[in-house]
Amino acid sequence: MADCMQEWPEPVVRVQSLAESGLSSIPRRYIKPPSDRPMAPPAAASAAELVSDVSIPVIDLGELLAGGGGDVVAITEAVAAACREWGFFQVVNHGVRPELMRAAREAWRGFFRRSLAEKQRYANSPRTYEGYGSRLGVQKGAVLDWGDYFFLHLAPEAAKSPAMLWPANPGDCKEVSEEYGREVVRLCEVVMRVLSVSLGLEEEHLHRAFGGAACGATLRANYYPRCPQPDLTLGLSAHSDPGVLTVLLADEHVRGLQVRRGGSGEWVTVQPVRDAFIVNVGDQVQILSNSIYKSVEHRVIVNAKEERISLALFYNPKVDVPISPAPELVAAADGPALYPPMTFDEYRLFVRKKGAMGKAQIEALKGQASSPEN
Ligand SMILES: O=C(O)CCC(=O)C(=O)O
Repeated sequence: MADCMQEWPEPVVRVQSLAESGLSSIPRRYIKPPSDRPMAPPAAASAAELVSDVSIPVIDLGELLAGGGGDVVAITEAVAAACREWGFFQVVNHGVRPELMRAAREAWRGFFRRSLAEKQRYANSPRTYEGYGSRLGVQKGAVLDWGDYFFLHLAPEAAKSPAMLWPANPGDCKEVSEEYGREVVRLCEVVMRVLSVSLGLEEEHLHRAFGGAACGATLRANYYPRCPQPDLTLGLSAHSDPGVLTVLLADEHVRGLQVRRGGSGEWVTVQPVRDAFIVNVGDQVQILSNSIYKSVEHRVIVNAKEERISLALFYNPKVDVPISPAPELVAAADGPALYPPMTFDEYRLFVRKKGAMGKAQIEALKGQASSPEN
């Protein structure tokens, strides 16, 4: 296994350079099996122009952040309902300055606009994934996604990606991303407190269980170029996120994120609200809550007219803490614990090897718990 994680199994092709070469049909390795393809858009509309009349909830955190004077109970209930029904919600008045959000997005847009030769200096390997990448997973012959990305560790300090791995251009990319990371991590801590209370746990329960100040944060800047055959492929295949929470800053102009309604229903295209973040719970929340809250599959569609950019901040457990269902929740529901204890280091290896594979990892783990005490 160690060997297959050193190198990509095939030469890496940048999707951006493919798109910019002006090809009119996509290479076979990007063509998804029919069951995985996005639904054909109605005539004359690109996939990204589809608007659904159902949408994930939008939750205003303003009163909560203002210091408890407002209706904290109502906000907690709204978060609980969103987690049960969707596993996703948008937050507004979340405390992160809109200018900082825009600056972070523009810094990464600037990076993807640099020359291919410059971007190649940061080419990543599957050993850590840090840097400029164009695939997730190391399975030879896998069908690939229509997107490039840049991946970095932001926290904890000891795990932070070294300065040489950060883009030198735009000149403010590192500074802006670090400030952005600190602010979004603060927001994650707020959301975790709300989640704890919504589960009937003590406010700091989740934060402590996931490793406290040693929790991790990583950033993936996703870049989805224009695609001449968007109905045959995906920008990012269906997956749930392995960590605790994901906070996504979506493109302000171009839709692309789709969420599986109710965990197994139809794909719903998310319409981002201005200056909002899209938040979703990851597999570790499903494990710790003993499946009261479930991580939900999502994917990204691409389109022929416009490129798209998004920044995903993944808030993760401390890598070496065994995570298992909270005993209080197991007891309250009369057990059993559905998942055995597992560290995040062990858990994320699956994703690093296999790439985006729906909910395969957490489903495989389910049922391996040997006793209610697990
Ligand atoms: O680009 C998006 O909208 C979603 C990105 C995502 O799901 C991810 O980076 O895991």
